[in-house]
Amino acid sequence: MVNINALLFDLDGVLVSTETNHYLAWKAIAQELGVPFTEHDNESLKGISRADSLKKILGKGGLTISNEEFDRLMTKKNNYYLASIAEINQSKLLPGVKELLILAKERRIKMAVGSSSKNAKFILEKLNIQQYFDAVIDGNDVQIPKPNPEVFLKGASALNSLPIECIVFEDAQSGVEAALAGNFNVIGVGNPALKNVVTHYLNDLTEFSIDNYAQLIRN
Ligand code: B16
Ligand code: MG
Repeated sequence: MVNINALLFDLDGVLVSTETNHYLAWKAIAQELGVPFTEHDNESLKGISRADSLKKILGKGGLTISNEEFDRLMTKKNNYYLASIAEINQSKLLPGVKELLILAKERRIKMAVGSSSKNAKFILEKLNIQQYFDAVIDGNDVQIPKPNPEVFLKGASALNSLPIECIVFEDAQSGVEAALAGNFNVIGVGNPALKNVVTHYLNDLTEFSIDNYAQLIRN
């Protein structure tokens, strides 16, 4: 039996509740572009990079813009987003996160973050949980974003673990696809739509038991 020895966490939607902040920032940009944008539309942006998100919104509106305008809108979206999380603190950690990080650290289980966000390291510091992670791989560290497995492969490599020795926790379809493409064990978290695509699903991390984690994956 394979020994699970590492946990890889997505950030937005798994560790911290920031997806509404991303949604509202993109909604403001979509409004400026005159493109209708609902929470349902936002589902397909979860886990994907900032640039790919803007491309999707432009595609929905059938719009083509210059590179300069593209960069301006990316910056504007990020400024909206950063303003909305300026006061972020541990109250935005999702249920079960802090308890799991503490317990896993006590048990010396290796942990990393694998996020598409270029703000990941900043957010981890604001939340004061960066010290739990042996590695943080984010949108600044990859050539190809989720659903490509690069972010998780780099995370596993930084932990000296093989993908089959890791559990990836993900809330987004793109992230689940990335984990499966990299041959990781994956647990879907906090997004009922994932129940159709993952074998193991948790409403939140309070439902994850370290003592049963190997069995959870292998059964
Ligand atoms: P940024 P994750 C992803 O983070 C978010 O789910 C997604 O909504 C966001 O567009 C993406 O990061 C890029 O974020 O604009 O901050 O670089 O879920 O992979 O942790
Ligand atoms: Mg996510």
